[in-house]
Amino acid sequence: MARATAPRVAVLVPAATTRLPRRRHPAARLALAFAFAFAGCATAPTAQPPVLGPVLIATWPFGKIATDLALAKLQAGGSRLDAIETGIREIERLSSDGSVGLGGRPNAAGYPQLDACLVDGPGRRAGSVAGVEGIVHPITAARRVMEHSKHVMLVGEGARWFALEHGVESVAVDELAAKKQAWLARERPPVDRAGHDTVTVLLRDADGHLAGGCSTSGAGGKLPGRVGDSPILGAGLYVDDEVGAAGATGIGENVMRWCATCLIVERMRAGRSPQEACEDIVHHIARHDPRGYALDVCFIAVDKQGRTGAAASNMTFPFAVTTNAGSRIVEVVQVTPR
Ligand code: SD4
Repeated sequence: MARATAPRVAVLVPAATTRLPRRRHPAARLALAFAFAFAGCATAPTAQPPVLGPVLIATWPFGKIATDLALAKLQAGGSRLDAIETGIREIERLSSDGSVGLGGRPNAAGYPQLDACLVDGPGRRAGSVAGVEGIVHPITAARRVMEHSKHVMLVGEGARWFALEHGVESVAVDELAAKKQAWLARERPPVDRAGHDTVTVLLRDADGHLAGGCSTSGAGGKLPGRVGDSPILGAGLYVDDEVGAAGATGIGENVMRWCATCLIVERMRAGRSPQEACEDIVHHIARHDPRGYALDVCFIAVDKQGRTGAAASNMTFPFAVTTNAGSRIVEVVQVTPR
């Protein structure tokens, strides 16, 4: 993607007046416009007041499916982790030709290897799986790692073995041809591809506690064994129960080299709003990275007061925000290079 040159400040604007990303197919643009129309677009004020009640923020318009389900789970008495797991499982279940779940983007060898991570703020409990094959719900596998092992992260064959031992739904992946067939043969409902990248969901609950989760098949065509930012704490996801939470989507290599979400949370600790903190880190990376702003990275954040923010390096980035007042798809344009 070309280096950003337009001197525009990252602002949250009504989607109706915002151009859609250039790379989308016309049908996808139409579908997204529909999503905006029915979701109720909103302009997030730059100086937001604290929000009472639960606040959820998720990457991309399809994140709204997850945040709506997560809120319903909370309202039904579910825990933070129940809420996030439920929301992300639905995105994994819907998995089509996007980049979450077994219908996600295959690696260079033709089959998907999935990454997922789940964190609960109180006690900083965390679980993650990386490069796991044939597991239908990697977010559940990540939760099992958190709750049923003394470890934080399992990868590859070990992650799959652990998930199977703990009853996580799976498909057979005995050999490479079978692996490819397994995901090709899997029944997948048609889902709009627009914006289908990592699903990352952040939650600030009514008691002020934080949690987050993410799931992805990672970059399409990646080398087998490649691990992206999503399952790495402080890279694709970071949660600090005293401060806030941040998540990422985009090219993982341009996120994980900078511990981007950890830095966003630390900026919020230093007094920056979630919006300012997300923008700060895009500028920070662009200042040091040879790619400048051509990073293809997007961030979301929520602080302990329930204020939300998002920023993208060089693309328009729509995301979902859900509270007791309803759900909105909000869109940020790329930050203006400083
Ligand atoms: C990765 N960050 O594995 C993920 C993929 C993604 O938009 O979010 N793409 O690099």
